Amino acid sequence: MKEKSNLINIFKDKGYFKVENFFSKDFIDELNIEIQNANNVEKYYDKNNKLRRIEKLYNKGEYLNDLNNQILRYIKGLFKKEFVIFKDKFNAKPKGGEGFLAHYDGIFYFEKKDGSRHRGWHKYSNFFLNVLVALDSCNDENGTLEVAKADFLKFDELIKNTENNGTPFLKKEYAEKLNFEKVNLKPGDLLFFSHLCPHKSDKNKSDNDRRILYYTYAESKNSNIYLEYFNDKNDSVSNKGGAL
Ligand SMILES: O=C(O)CCC(=O)C(=O)O
Repeated sequence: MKEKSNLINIFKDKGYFKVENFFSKDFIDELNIEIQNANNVEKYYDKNNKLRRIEKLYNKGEYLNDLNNQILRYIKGLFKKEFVIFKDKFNAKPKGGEGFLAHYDGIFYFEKKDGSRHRGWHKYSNFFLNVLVALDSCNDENGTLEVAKADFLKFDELIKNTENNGTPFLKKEYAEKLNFEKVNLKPGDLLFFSHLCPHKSDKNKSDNDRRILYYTYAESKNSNIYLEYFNDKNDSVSNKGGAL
């Protein structure tokens, strides 16, 4: 495993790094069974009625809890920061499933019914770390994630690179200038990346699902922001970036 100080240097430079074999194959197998059977989660289906996404699942089972605790311990030790879970998604990307256009995470304005206007995720923290857990092999064929160097800029600068229409999608002409790296992963590998890394992915052209967990941790001591975000989303009149 790479030295921790080395990972931090890579993060400061590019905003992302991969750690191979973080979880064992057996652990991932158990996790997949647990995810399939999890109750009290929110499931979303695509237009062909195939499971596309599950939310609110990070604490819905023994292996899921263990995974979240292990990740939290690891990132707190590595970054020397306090983190809380902010968002949790299982993305299945089924056979033929659509990809994602280039975007930052959380860089959009949203308005609430009371008329107040907020700076996307920056309402809750200024530092977010995404952790992608590969549950299947993720490769070119099944639409693995493609990541570009982070834009370590302030919200007011970042928003100028986006469509600024309530989604976090990047302007086409900006996205075209970036160098995206396709990150191939094996089950149990993790990709850590800042929410300021532009990222995108292609359609799944394989015959199987491309399953990942995509969790976001916020630098914060306030674990209530997990629920606050969902409440704000329900109370929002303009948040179109919510699925991301
Ligand atoms: O699942 C993927 O391929 C990408 C997901 C993504 O970019 C996101 O949820 O922000």
